[in-house]
Amino acid sequence: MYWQPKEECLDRGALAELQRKRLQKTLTRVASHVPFYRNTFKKRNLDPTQLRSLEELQEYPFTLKQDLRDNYPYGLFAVPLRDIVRVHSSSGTTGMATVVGYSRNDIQTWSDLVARVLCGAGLTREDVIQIAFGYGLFTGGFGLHYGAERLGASVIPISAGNTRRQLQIMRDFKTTALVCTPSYALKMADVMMDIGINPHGLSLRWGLFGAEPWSEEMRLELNERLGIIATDNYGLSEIIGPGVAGECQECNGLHINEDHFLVEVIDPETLQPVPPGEIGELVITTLTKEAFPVIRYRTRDLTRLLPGPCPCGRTLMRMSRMTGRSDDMLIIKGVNVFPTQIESVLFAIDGTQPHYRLIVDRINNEDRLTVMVEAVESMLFDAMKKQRSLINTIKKQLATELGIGVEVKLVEERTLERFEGKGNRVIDNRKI
Ligand code: DLL
Repeated sequence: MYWQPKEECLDRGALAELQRKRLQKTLTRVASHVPFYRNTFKKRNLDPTQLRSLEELQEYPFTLKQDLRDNYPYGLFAVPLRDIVRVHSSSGTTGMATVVGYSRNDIQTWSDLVARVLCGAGLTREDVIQIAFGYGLFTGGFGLHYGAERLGASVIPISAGNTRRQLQIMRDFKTTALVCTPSYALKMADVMMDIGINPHGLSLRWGLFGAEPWSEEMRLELNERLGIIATDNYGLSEIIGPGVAGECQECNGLHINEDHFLVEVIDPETLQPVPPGEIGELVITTLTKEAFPVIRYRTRDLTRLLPGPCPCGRTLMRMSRMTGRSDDMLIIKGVNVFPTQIESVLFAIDGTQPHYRLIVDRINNEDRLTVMVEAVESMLFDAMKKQRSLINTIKKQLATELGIGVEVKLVEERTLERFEGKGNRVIDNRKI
């Protein structure tokens, strides 16, 4: 089952030629429309009109998340604002947010790419798809929604949260496919048990999970407990959102939509390509995006390419599930969190010391972040009321900055371990 059979099963020689043409067009467009790219290309004497092969892309500079932040909000858009029909943003408030824009054609492309992912996982227009990703600036809800509508399925745009209601709707509306983060799906399985819903008595058959790392063990558990076939799908807002890659029913790696995204896998230290099939950092260049093309974006996600044909018949290259990140970003309840965000909030609050530890747990299949922070000595001698008020201030400010609730614990001065070299302030106890 293919959504766009011609593209998904294209001969690899023809695919390479298509990629080269699209790459040249994209590089030429950004050189003339986006000052950031024009300047960086000029500095290196790069003339995209002369690009002859895909390999020449390696001479072009990488784009970093910081470049997106430096050009906040619209500096990297390649079309005027009047041609933008949608704006999304990755998590984080002003200082950390990255903003991405879509033209009308981009939304069409996005919908088709997500429809490919859904179709590859086994879904058809007969399915009833419950989308339990957040709808909003996050690309998960709207991205999957448009793809599912494009497929012609019946969409239940329930968004994230309110688990009991999710389950009631799942049962009453006869949901056949659940779309959310794998950890939320596990939580749903727990709540089903608590309230006595037998998952095997529901219409549920498929689970399409993504937006955070998960393991093969977790897949097996989800399959068994929910009576579904769970597949993995990957994407990131900077590139398009979901729809970059997804697993077919072989459940053996994610097919990359290579006719729209050119991928490289590099060593994050040397920045050179790793030998084929080895783990490295995924770097993506968009080939068809109009509003927000990105050249050699360092995703920081670690994976490896899985060369060789897939029994499903797609010729699109597969990559392994993500095995980690080359930076310190955490994904908590599906939200991207950088320790530096927490640090800057703590540093701005009187009564705390600049020493903290972040502890991440998964309790009843729900992520919990606890921030331990040293309080100044006088604060600990103060009345409980003052301590409570400090904790509340920290909690409130962190919730505003991160968009998720956290636990806060005050500890005595000089009780947290000090580091001599690189500090590791994060203790991630989750087993995923
Ligand atoms: O998470 C887009 C998305 C939504 C993908 C829904 C799939 C489903 P961001 O919020 O920008 O976008 O976060 C992107 O999440 O760089 C990875 O680190 C991580 N990530 C996304 N999908 C997966 C996955 C969306 N399947 C960041 N496995 C990425 C592991 C994933 N990590």
